Amino acid sequence: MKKVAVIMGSASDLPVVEKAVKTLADFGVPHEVHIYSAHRTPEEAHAFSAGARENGFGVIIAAAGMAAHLAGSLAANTTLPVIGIPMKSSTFANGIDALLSTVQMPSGIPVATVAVDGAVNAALLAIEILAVSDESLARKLADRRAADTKKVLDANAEAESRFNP
Ligand code: RP5
Repeated sequence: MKKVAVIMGSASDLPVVEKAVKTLADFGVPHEVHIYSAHRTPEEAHAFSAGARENGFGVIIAAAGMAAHLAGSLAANTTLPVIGIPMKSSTFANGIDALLSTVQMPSGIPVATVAVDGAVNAALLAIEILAVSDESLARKLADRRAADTKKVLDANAEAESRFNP
């Protein structure tokens, strides 16, 4: 199976990004975690994405806040799918700064952007991409959907019995 790369711009992103790492681990998807900054370690970020395909990766997840150039700069150096997680790292605008920086890519260099701090969905989207050609992974995704559905239905049953006697 291809690996998923989880890259973040700062160690301060880890508490949120760890949810993506846990989701990948729960699905048994091989992954690597790196801290590379588009601004503070641009050579390392470039080298990673330029070599990612030949190094066995299938998808790159990139989390960054504030000016949030990481996902776009990684995408500029690879044709692997890149999923951006805009991080709510600054007190300015609750992450809308990073959301706009991540989502507003120029034509030709796509970045699939999830919600602000949307680490779990970033991992699930990466798994969905790998599951296009992996039936066993697709079955695990279907099981996860069914479990999520059951959680909501159980919560609904409890709320209905409490509030609609
Ligand atoms: C971004 O700036 C990082 O991804 C992080 O979200 C934000 C703040 O970084 P630190 O100042 O905490 O290192 O590049």
